[in-house]
Amino acid sequence: MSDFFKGLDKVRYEGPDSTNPLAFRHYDPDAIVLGKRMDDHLRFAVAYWHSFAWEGGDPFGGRTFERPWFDGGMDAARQKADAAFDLFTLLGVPYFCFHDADVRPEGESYAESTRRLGALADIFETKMAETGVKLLWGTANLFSNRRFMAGAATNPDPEIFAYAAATIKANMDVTHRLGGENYVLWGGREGYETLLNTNLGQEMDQMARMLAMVIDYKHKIGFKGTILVEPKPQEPTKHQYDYDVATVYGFLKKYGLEQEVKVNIEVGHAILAGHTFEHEVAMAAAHGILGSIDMNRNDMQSGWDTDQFPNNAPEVALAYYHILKAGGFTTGGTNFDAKLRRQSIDPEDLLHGHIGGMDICARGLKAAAAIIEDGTYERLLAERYAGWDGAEAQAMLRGERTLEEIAARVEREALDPQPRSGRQEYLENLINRFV
Ligand code: XUL
Ligand code: CO
Repeated sequence: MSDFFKGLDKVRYEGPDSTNPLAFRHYDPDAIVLGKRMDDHLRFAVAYWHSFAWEGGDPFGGRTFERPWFDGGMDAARQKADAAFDLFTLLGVPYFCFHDADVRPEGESYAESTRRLGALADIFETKMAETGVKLLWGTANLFSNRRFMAGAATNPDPEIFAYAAATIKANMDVTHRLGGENYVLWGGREGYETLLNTNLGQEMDQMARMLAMVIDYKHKIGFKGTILVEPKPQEPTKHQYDYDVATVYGFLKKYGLEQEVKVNIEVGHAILAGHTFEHEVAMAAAHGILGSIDMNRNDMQSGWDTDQFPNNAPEVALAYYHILKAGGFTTGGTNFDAKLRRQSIDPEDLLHGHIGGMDICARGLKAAAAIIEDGTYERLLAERYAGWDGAEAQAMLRGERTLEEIAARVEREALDPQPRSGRQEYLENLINRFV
């Protein structure tokens, strides 16, 4: 154990009655939920960027956190890796996620940056073997450096497109080498600030080309993980092309990439897009592109992507309900894309944030499983659509009836269908029994 988390012990499950703030009350990795271990359902990951690179700044003030690795070079990066793997071990999370920029200082050139990333990957390889912690996904930071201010894949300058392509290659190589289970593309600046200087159609063609090259390269190197696109409607740009799950699906369809790519859905991004998180999860499941989730929450008043740790069990429960109904995660998992508030400056706060988040997700998962085991909710939902089991309804759905034929039948049978209650309040009360 490095000095950073000195005095802190491995977090253990103590049950719902525990008053120990550094224990899990709901996350019991060994517990069996719907026939599967809880840790295998949830597949938790710690996000390197928020926990180890985030400095606690906001638009009105700079760094509040004091971390011994800030401002340092490669030695500091190693120190940061020590602390990171200590946190993963203290929490007992099976996975972590990172961007290149989180783990290594940027070099003077592409070649130097890539060499440094490789050196960090060497360190990660050793630490992963020692601790058993695995890589859920890797990704390239194509939004912080000023060269990407007008986008990466969607930049008007083809040489920036090329630099981004090279950076993605380097990150895919490292992700592959570390056995990463997914590779993520979040288009932080793949959008525009003003349409006045933007050729929207050209930029989307560029974005699709980059994604197609990513898929080709994945197959070329034999990367077995999933390529994930992470939707977000805006912030940092005014408008981002990967607006939400439905938009991403339409984009993938347009360019014929929908069999190769899934989505990484983030709670706060769903909220920014004007959706609930469970809406985005259910939409992805309906399109067959549900990949992974970035777990967090937004402050409902501020309207920003505040990336707070989740603490709303009902919201989380409904998301896990849809994940379970879709068959659960395969290569995906629950990545805490969540950061401490800027006054939470102690190392111990990193434990509190994650413990609370993991416990909320465990509660949500247990509630979702209870809804499924009880069966009432699913029975009511099925009953609502039961009319579609009838022969005539099936014929309409299969495309075996035309508008004229249907109109003729409605007239012939003097149809006068009566509305039925949607029973929203009843259903809300029913769900609340389990949450
Ligand atoms: C930004 C965000 C990113 C992605 C990875 O809002 O969510 O951290 O998850 O680039
Ligand atoms: Co995210």
